[in-house]
Amino acid sequence: MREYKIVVLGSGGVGKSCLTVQFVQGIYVETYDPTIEDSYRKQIEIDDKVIDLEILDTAGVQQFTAMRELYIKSGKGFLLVYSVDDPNSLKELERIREQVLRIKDNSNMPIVLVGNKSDLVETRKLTPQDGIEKAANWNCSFYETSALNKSNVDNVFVNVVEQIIRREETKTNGTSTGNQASVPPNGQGKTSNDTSKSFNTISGVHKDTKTDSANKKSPKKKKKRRCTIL
Ligand SMILES: Nc1nc2c(ncn2[C@@H]2O[C@H](COP(=O)(O)OP(=O)(O)O)[C@@H](O)[C@H]2O)c(=O)[nH]1
Ligand SMILES: [Mg+2]
Repeated sequence: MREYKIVVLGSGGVGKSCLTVQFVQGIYVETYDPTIEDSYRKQIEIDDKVIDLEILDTAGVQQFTAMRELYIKSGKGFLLVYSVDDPNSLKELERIREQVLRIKDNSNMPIVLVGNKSDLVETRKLTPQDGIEKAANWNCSFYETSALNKSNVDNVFVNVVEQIIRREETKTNGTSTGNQASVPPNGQGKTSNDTSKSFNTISGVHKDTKTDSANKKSPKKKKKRRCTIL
């Protein structure tokens, strides 16, 4: 069985634990001890292959401890989470992302930028466009999520796993990975399912920044994936 480590990073209070618990257990925990750093296991099935995910929900990102460095070193994919009502939390991700790239010694990692708390209407300070533009700079995927409404929660985890698989497949095929799919210049996130997969159990608005134009650069046809959250 394949096993991947996913690391969830971001400032305190952005909803890392709520997103993780919502994905793993399907429940919304209103208050979660902010100091708890724990790992969770969850299986998903992609193309009839069961994948075992170990998800590390981090806490207190201020100091990168030796333990944290170890986790990041063994992490295959990263969710960088901010909250749409807190511009500082998006800013903070710049530093966090740099740390990840430094520790991994790789500028082309499977990363999903996650703008959480999309359900907040009154107190929202960042638009989807803010996330789309940041993801374009970083050449990574982007979703707005709500752990509260379970909107796009599965999608962020599935997307990062798909990035990992794609990377492994290109490695096996011996071709260059190149950069990750890019954001279109007009900044429009897609609102339909990603071209690479169909979800059995996933709903919600898809704000992946990947585009078909990015896919067109590759002469190879992308495989349709079937994915189930187990
Ligand atoms: N409105 C709203 N609040 C959320 C959402 N996700 C988390 N929260 C709240 O944000 C606070 C911090 O969440 P938590 O997951 O503990 O943040 P962490 O420090 O990043 O792990 C909690 O009080 C949650 O109830 C969300 O999607 N929408
Ligand atoms: Mg937490």
